[in-house]
Amino acid sequence: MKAQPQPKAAIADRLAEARRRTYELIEPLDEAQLNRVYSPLLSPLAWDLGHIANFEELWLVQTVGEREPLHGELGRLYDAIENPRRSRNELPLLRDAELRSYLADVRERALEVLDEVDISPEAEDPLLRDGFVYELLIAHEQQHNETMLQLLQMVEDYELPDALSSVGHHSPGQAPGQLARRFEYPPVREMPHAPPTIRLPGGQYEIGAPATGFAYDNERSRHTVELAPFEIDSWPVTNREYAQFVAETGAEVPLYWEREGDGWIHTAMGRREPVATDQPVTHVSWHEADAFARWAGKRLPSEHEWEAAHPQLDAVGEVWEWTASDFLAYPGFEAFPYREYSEVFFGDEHKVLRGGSWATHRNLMRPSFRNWDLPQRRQIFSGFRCAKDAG
Ligand code: AVJ
Ligand code: FE
Repeated sequence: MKAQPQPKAAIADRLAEARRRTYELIEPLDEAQLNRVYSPLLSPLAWDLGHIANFEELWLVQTVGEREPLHGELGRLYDAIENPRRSRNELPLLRDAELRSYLADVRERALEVLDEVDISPEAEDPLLRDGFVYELLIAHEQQHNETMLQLLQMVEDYELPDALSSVGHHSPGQAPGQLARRFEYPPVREMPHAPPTIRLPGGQYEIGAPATGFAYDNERSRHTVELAPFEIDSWPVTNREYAQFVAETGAEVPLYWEREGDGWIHTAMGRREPVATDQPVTHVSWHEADAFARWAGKRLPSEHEWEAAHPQLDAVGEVWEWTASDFLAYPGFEAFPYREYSEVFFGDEHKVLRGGSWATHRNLMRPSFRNWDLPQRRQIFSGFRCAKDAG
């Protein structure tokens, strides 16, 4: 069955919702905080803001609307590939009122263009067909909201907006797409008394996004993989389990953990709170996740195993989950709409993460979604679960 085309008003609402979230996140901050580099691994927030607007201008105004850019060559400052994160504060970035009017002016023009274009399933241009480029823009802003939340962990006394701290629980086995909440902080689940592992039979499994509906290029083509029988933990590794691993092996502790007495405290946003023992461990690197799994007599699941088991996994959407897999192209991959989204990252340098974290907009959570990062990275909301071969 073909999905109903989305009315333009619904797209405009979702663009507005993403923008409200962006502003909500930076609302408590002053200009100095917006422009400061807190870590060489993360952009100043002002860069994310200008980049969000510039990406929107590039695709929704210049490309789709065939308009000239508002500020000439400005786009070069906000090109993620050209400008490494650590030096983004050295660029003559837009600030204050100028930055805010750029965001607003681009949005105004983007909505003007939206009014003019054909986004029906019959549209000739694949960028416009089924509103693809609008889904791309909504997802892009939501993904940058998560990057901003990574940085906000480093901001002393930062208070998360209400919508992020007052959200309900979800029940075990509920698919992430069904969750009502957008963000959750801190993750509030108690570990349920679920069977600790799920066994999946060997056989053929369908992997990747279906041919219709919005997905990134790296999720296609949908294809069949052959999996040997395996077991996968129903629950991600918890802080308690991880602390035991640290105690026995001297492994590196997660980012934002500090020793206090004989326990651990969590220091994100300048707070000092005991580490919540039953919640999934977060801010660990792939190397640590892999070492933990081997220490536990297990291994990380492949991304295929994770996707095959997805409907049965618990606590999906608390933390991004490292997998054993390198970020590689699926058979039949075609870069769309630009090579720098996925293709330039393919290879054995980046590892795939699956699922989503409390900071991930629920719109982005689907079984085929592939996130990726370097194996040493810990500033992302990364945890993991373990798997093993089953005879
Ligand atoms: C998919 C999270 C790795 O942040 O580099 C944002 C998402 N791509 N703008 C990234 C993205 C372009 C991407 N990750
Ligand atoms: Fe981006």
